Amino acid sequence: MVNEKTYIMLKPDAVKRRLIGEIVSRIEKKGYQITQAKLMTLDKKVIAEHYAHLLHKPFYPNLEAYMTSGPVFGMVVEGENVIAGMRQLMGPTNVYEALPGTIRGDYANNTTENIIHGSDCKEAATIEIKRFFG
Ligand code: DAT
Ligand code: MG
Repeated sequence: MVNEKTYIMLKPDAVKRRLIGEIVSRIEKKGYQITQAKLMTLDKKVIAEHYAHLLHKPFYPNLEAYMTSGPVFGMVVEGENVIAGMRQLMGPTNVYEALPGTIRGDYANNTTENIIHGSDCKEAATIEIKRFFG
């Protein structure tokens, strides 16, 4: 039993499409606990930090425009093995590989606008929780 924390972020289209409640409900039904949450509007600087591994990619300008297009809903989510568990619940990055039943599989049809972020490892979770919650 490893109790972990992860950083989950509902991206701007999730907020615009009024899907916060529905997605939060799926996370809670899985048995995870939301221990911090807030709406925030991100600037280009914090997006460049958060997606530093993608700055050189051809799709980065689209990703930056998308992530700064409206408020996001950031959360700290806690539970046993929650980092991997949330990645499984979210579905893969490539939205065409995200099966129905996953959050991306059910709500997204575009790989850039893929509705939800979740930390991919313990180190990233620690850094991202600090970045967005201080
Ligand atoms: P994830 O969000 O699954 O951790 P990532 O960290 O590799 O994936 O990428 C961050 C975001 O960048 C991803 O959620 C959507 C966008 N992205 C990644 N790869 C992409 C691609 N090949 N085409 C378009 N957007 C992409
Ligand atoms: Mg990632």
